[in-house]
Amino acid sequence: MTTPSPQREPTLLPGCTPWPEEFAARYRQAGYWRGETFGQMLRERAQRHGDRTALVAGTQRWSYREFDERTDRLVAGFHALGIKPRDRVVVQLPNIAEFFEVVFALFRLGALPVFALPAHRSAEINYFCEFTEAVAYVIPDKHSGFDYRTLAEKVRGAVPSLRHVIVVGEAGPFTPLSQLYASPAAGLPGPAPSDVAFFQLSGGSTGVPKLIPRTHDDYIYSLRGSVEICGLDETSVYLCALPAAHNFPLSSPGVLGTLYAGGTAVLALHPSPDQTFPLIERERVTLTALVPPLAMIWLDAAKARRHDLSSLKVLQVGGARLSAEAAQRVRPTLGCTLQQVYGMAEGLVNYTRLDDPEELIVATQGRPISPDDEIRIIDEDGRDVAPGETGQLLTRGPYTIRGYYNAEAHNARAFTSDGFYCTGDLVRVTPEGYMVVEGRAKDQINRGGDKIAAEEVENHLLAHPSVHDAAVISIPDPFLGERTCAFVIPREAPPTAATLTSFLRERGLAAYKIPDRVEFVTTFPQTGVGKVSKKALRETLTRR
Ligand code: OOB
Repeated sequence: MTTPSPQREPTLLPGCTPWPEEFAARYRQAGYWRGETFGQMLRERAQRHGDRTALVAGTQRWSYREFDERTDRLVAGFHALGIKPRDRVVVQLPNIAEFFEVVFALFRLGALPVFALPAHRSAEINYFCEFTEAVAYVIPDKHSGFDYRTLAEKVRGAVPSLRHVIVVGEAGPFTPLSQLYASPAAGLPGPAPSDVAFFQLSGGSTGVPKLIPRTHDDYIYSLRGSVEICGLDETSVYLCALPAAHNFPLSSPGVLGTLYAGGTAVLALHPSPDQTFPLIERERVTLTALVPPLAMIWLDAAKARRHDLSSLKVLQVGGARLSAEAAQRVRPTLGCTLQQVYGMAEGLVNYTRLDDPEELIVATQGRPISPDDEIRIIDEDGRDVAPGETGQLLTRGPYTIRGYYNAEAHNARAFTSDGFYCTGDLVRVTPEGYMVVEGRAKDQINRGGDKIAAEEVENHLLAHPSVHDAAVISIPDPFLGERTCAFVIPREAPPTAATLTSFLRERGLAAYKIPDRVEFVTTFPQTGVGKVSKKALRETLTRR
């Protein structure tokens, strides 16, 4: 095993906005930022919990020791490939054990994973690779019937910075991950705790997705807070059923929080009851996280009582609004506590607490992790609303970013001059200090937890020669909460809805962003200042 690696001096990554020194000092003094890195965290857990099971995925079952050792060997392999500290590496892996050794190896090396989702296709991946000037891209061979190597061929052709495509499984023309395990290299200096550790993706409301730089210090603090709130310890068994790259199953408390606590993380390739219920029974899962549509599927499937789900103590639901009706069904159907989670990859995470009265658990989206999460609710003129009134939530705190990566112009709008992140969520705060998400001020569609920036889809539609103008809106949906509808003003030769949706697919847009419905119109209703009135467009649908 390598000796604990020396740390590099902290370095500011160009394009990132650090916390002002007075805040950083305060967060350190309060004991939030404790100067730990992910690489050290895994090493320390391996020393403390060596033989305990860290990860279960498919037929793989890694102890903490094995996980730590595999990670060290991969660090050496990545280093030998020429991957350096601060190099960006786009990681697009499903819920397989290799996901975590790859990202921990990059963490330890100080290279920066960019967390793509398995659903992303060439439009998104090309953009992430180009924008971050990624040197490597890590994929599975196939997953859910899709061959990621064909996607990688396209991306490699388009992005000159990309030197390596690393494949878990049959690599074809690329580098197999299995060949990268090398003898651990001693003395490679690791990153500093205040360094950026990786990039999360923003749900976004603009033409292109935004990247969220998170540091070791801030993310590990959010893990520690989440672990405490969710009562995790080394006996906890967390089931990761949502895509592991997403902030919710990754860190709220998710797989990383479970590893922080010395527990066991079980990865499911698909979140359906027929795959997850047998895992819950076999592994005696105690906690898991779902988005609302999946929670409803689970509640229906659990009624059949074909599996023993009695080990489950907490079902977390978040990412989108959960109806009070569905919330009320959790305890009677699953016999466990519901925990509502309202979070964002930019930082702030709110939880209902496990011992809260049922009324708060069912009807609110919880309260922040940290006493130093600052909350403001403002009206359209930027003034604080009266207590209990609904307005836009602004927040700043010890694990909420101060700016997106390389996005100066956008940051000027998305953050106030004193560093509050403008969430775009319409929220009210109850007398107990709990958030209730009432709606949204940002131009985004939340399709069952999958976030879609209207402008991004509109730009792709506008690229079609027969499209004169396009406006994408959300429509209410009993299952997904919201679905997308694209309003299109065609040119002389009008396309069909099917032509447009296959056009978007061919452009390599992720399937969840393809509009569920397309309506052709001749004009768009306008607001007083001459912008497209999406509110009026939505109303035309209810009249149809
Ligand atoms: C989570 O993170 P993101 O970055 O995919 O999306 C954040 C946005 C929020 O701004 C809000 O609009 C919406 O998703 N949202 C919710 C919600 N949780 C998230 N809206 C209503 N009710 C909820 N419970 O989605 C995320 C990150 C960490 C933990 C949990 C969720």
